[in-house]
Amino acid sequence: MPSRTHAYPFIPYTPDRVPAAEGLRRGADFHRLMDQRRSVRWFSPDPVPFEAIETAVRTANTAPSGAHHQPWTFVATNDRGLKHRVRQAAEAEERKFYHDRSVPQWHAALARLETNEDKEFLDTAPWLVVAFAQKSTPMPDGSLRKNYYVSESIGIACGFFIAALHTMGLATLTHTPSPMSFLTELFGRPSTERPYVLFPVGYPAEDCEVPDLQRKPLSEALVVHQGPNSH
Ligand code: IYR
Repeated sequence: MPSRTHAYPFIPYTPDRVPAAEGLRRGADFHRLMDQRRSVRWFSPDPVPFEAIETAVRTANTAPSGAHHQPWTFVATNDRGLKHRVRQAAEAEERKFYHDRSVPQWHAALARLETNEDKEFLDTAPWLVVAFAQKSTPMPDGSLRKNYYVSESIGIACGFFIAALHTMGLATLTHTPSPMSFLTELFGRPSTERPYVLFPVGYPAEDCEVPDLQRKPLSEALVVHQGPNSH
């Protein structure tokens, strides 16, 4: 038993050590799986069981967060009427964006994605899931708890959510119609929350296509400062 003393409850955390070679195999397998993930804009209308959404949010909910405040709420709907109202509101915002002549650089950066103001996927995808960030959290005693590193925390949780969907063969898109405060009203969320990302979730359509993009090489993603005494 360790001899540390604690003011709060602590429990042992001693997961089985993974032998290095086995760890590398698992890491390579996970990378191969994640490398097959693509953001999808054409969804199959085939239903997705609610349990898959639950599993993905359970996984998101394991993310590390500032002060372990877990400053997120994931709101899911498969209601056709609600999805359509989301689509209409999102398209109204997107029309403004795509006709805004003051952001030519932004439009140029998006050209190869061939995105436009038509957001049919918001009707077609069987589920829409909105991640709401909790700037603060109302507590049972009526007080308001301030949260820390909210964007970082919910960003990590959304990463886990996307990875979990991908392991289930499901596709999504990190859609951020801007501004997207209409989601707060449409989903009846409190003013302590702001919409962070809108995720359509479903299987890719049979004729789904994605832009032919490459990931940047590791040499641009990783810089090493190798120590003299390292292995
Ligand atoms: N929100 C718009 C535009 C858009 C912006 C970025 I940055 C993208 O990576 C993709 C699209 C839209 O959803 O069409």
